[in-house]
Amino acid sequence: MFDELGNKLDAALGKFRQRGVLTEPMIKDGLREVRRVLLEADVNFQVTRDFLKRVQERALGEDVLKAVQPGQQIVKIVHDELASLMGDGRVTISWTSSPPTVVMVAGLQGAGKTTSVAKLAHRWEREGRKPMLAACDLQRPAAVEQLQTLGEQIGVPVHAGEFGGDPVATAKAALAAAREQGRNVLLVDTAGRLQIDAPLMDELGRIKSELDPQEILLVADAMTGQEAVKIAEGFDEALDLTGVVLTKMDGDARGGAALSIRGVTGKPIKFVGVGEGVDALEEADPQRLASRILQMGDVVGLVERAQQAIDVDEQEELQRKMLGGGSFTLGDFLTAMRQVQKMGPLDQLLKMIPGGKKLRIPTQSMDPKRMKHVEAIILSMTPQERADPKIINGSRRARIAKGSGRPVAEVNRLLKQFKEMQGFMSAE
Ligand SMILES: Nc1nc2c(ncn2[C@@H]2O[C@H](COP(=O)(O)OP(=O)(O)OP(=O)(O)O)[C@@H](O)[C@H]2O)c(=O)[nH]1
Ligand SMILES: [Mg+2]
Repeated sequence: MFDELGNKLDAALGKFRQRGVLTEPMIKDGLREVRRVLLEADVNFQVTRDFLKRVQERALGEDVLKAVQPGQQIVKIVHDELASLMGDGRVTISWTSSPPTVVMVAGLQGAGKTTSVAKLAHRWEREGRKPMLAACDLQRPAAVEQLQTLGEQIGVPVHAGEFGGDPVATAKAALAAAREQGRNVLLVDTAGRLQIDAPLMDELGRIKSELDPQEILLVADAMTGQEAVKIAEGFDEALDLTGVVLTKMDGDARGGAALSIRGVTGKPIKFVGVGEGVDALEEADPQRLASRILQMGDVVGLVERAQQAIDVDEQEELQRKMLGGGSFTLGDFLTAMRQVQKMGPLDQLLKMIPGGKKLRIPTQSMDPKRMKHVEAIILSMTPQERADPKIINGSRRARIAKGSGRPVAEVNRLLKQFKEMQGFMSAE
């Protein structure tokens, strides 16, 4: 997310950081560099200009020049202003007091609407709500099926229309079904087009007037850069959006969309999509996004991921064992490893740790393929062997190697590493 923009801004701001004393021309010079970086990242021209004006005013006005660490202070100003470009803090969903809360999505073809409604439903279901999905894209063959498959995967019911049928009638029927079945959130998936056109807007407008949704979220692809802003303006004019879901932020989006959408349309980014899986959705938090752009890490995001991925009971049990309250077995090791894996790819996690990108952790040691090998080796052991690896003699090693399809040397290495780990724990 924002790798290139982050690196370049880091370089531009690095000049400030290095200097003990800053003069006004130095500040102006440095900010020109920031401007170039933002424009290169496809941030809207007007947004960039206003942004720099604010940064410069503050930098020259707040006695930065007399500060002990003027460079750090400028970095902080840039951080704060970046955050306020994207919003004034977290904006949440407005839940209605007379359920179901209706959340409708709109957007161009392939933006990620269907995936995003499934992700949202999954998130809310885990928060204890009772979502229902409405399949109102009746124009693309297989669209209904796609949503049904996702619904099954996350265990959320889907109310679907017939291919070629009337999406407005389907939306209406879905709302009635949600009421009847006591579902308190209705998420409405809609059809997309290659570009904004009148029939699409008309259809969306009619669904809107039928359902009177609490939320109308534009799903926009971050990879489209500044173009996303134009799209947002078009949809906003027709539908009066309540917010935006910015998808594909895991790709190499340059940042233009994320930094310009709110500035131009005034509509907040509420969620960001960071992958194809149903878990790959985060609440957008301007402060945190700004920290990530400036590579200051995202500790809150990290904790949130851990909370979502980790089973609390499992975790407590592991902790007890690690602290010496029980014997930590290879089976526990496998559980711990799986928990870390569930949090996401290690290179993504490292970026969320302040300075993590600069840590030279050999990510190949957590390479999913290698993890799979370790898993295969442990699964080829008997429960007895997992509990007490000391009994694993030469012939057992050969059997485990054969069973897992890995060389004996690798089995040996794992056993050795595990023994060292156990040593650490008992030393605590
Ligand atoms: N990497 C990544 N891929 C995503 C994300 N969101 C959606 N996708 C992928 O983008 C493609 C299109 O997603 P859909 O949800 O089908 O898009 P849509 O807007 O419903 O498309 P139409 O129904 O054809 O208009 C799929 O391959 C998704 O897996 C994301 O946040 N990250
Ligand atoms: Mg779709």
